Amino acid sequence: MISSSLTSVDADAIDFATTETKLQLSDPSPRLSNGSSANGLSAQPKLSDQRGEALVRVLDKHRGDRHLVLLQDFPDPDALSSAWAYKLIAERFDIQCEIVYAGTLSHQENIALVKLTGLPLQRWNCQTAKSKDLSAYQGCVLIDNQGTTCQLLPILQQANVPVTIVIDHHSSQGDLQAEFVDIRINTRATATILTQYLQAGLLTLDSSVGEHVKCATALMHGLRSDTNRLMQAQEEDFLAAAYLSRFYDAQLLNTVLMSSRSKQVMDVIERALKNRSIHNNVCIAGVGFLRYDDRDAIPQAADFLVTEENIHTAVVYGIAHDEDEELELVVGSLRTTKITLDPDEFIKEAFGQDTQGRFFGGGRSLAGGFEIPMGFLSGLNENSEYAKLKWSVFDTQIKQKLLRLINPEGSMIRTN
Ligand SMILES: [Mn+2]
Repeated sequence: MISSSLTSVDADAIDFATTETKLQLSDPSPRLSNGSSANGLSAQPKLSDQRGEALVRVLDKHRGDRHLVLLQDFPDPDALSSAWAYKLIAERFDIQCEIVYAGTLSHQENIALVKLTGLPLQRWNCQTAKSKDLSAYQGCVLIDNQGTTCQLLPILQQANVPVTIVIDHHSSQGDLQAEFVDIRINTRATATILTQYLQAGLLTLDSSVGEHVKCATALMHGLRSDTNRLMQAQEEDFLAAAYLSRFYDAQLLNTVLMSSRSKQVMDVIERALKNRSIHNNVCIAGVGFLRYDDRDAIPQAADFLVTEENIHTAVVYGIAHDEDEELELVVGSLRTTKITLDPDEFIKEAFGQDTQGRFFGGGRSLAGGFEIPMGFLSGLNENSEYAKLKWSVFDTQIKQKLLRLINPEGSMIRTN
């Protein structure tokens, strides 16, 4: 059943939860890349043919290569699923990809996603990376990041592994040399970009192939999670989701979404609630120390705090402590529902750059994050007075930096 008129396929009619819609969209229709198709959807994915062709040219040139796909240290569903889709595309060009990340998979949904779909992913910490023979790789690929949130990139750069491809939707993080760059800051999800490449014919999904179904499910999850469950989705995201709906496994997605929060995450959310202060409709909460592995509790707390009445933006931060690597850093997340607030600009303005000129953080539409290494001040928290003092210094400084933007009038915090 293909709907024949444009009016019957308006935005309201596209409800991915209903089987009717799935049926409507599940009919095979001509390739969507040529701008029109038999099902009456005239507004097609905004992937220009040139982009798809340019990517094909670069992939063609690298036949037989081995590449590393680098994810941010704390990969989210958008990054995970997009990297997988990219890997499947690259395989068609005889390029072997390994997807790697250096940090932690800490959100319960991400762990469930990886386990339940068998998403091919390896954790390499910096030591692992340094112990590998990196000359085996002819290039690396950055998906859903530009290397600024990825500890592995500098190691690969030192080993002279070039960046071959960048596909991302975060604001530009400075100059990055690569053979192929596709950065679309107005696109809500990298999963949307990858889905458009699939639709353009770089890989034809087949619902009888288990791996394709699982990858489509992962992409649907990535797309939903970067668009606030499609509530901030734009036309191109809906079109991408409509395409994925032909292949994805709704039950599997539901299982991923049902994964429950750990007690540690609940505790961090509780601390965030208790410690929050509100200034000009912005909610700020420091949560103190937390385990590195529970780091994802911070964005989850920010997601929760931004739901309070009269709050348009929430910033939550804490000191994440990694006992294995004696690493300590301040990590923070910003969530906003205010369309006119640019999280990337806000975070860059609030926290500035390190001595090497790298920003402590950045963002995309409606969300952002930051990481401030604690260097010399790391560790020795067994002395609780010292730990308390350290937290209080960082807490005060972060608040001051945030309040300078939020409430320029009284931004200095009195310490007495
Ligand atoms: Mn993303």
